[in-house]
Amino acid sequence: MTITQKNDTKDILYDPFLEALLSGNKRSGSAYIHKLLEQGMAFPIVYEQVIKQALYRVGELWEHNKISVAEEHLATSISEAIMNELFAAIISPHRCSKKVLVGCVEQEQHQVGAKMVADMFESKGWDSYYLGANIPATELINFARQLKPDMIALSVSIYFHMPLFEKMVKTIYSELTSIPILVGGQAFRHGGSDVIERYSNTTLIEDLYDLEIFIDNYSQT
Ligand code: B12
Repeated sequence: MTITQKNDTKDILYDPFLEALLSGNKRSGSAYIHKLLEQGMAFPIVYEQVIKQALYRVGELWEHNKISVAEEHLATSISEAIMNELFAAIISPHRCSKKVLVGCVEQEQHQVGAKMVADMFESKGWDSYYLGANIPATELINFARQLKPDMIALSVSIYFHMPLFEKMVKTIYSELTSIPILVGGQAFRHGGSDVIERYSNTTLIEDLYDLEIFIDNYSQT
């Protein structure tokens, strides 16, 4: 079992990756990420310290009008393309016959965090079914009825989506009874713990380091 330590990660530079994103250079971004993995860096660190930090920086630059909407879109699409390239390197050969359904709540367009969550589950031998952005609650329920996942993981980035998040959790809670629901995303920086407390099957997780610990503990139960 590998647990990636948060404090192992202090000095890792995301600048070369950010530069590649801002210049639209997918080749050099991809080469940088592959180099880090070949050098033995664990993939959660690459995701957390390089890809996530670079995208957070892209968000700040966009917020301060230093880059355009087009540049921000390009940075995200390059990051997603590179993450898709890594799948074969990340997936565990040891499968545990568990399934997780991963997606974003209705109207939520920020899907990169959810994709990272899906990849973390795959690295632990789970089959992840990643639905991406903006999943209507009824669609999620219908799909879950067919799939019968062991867990549902939901991402919320925008705080204003909290009512939609609660509606979704409520629907899952009543329609799929005791299925565990994992939640995360930047929306919870601004609140939402009251919603989590109202539904006993719901667990809030901040990042991939805590998710890794959660999955390892869950697998032992
Ligand atoms: C790319 C981007 C977009 C893209 C998203 C495209 C896509 N394919 O995902 C587009 C252009 C659609 C977009 C739109 C908007 N965006 Co935007 N966007 C971003 C940006 C730059 C990067 C997002 C990202 O991928 N981050 C990297 C991922 C890996 O980080 P993460 O989501 O936090 O995920 C991590 C954890 O939170 C956690 N996690 C996340 N989900 C889950 C789920 C579970 C189950 C678990 C366990 C963990 C977990 O694990 C991940 C790894 O640690 C951010 C900047 C930022 N700070 O993130 C702004 C940002 C999120 N956007 C912002 C805003 C304002 C918007 C818009 C409202 C802009 C507008 N006026 O239209 C819209 C809203 C659209 C909507 N309805 O959802 C603001 C939000 C501010 C706020 N306080 O709410 C930000 C912070 C930019 C800023 N600095 O102002 N955006």
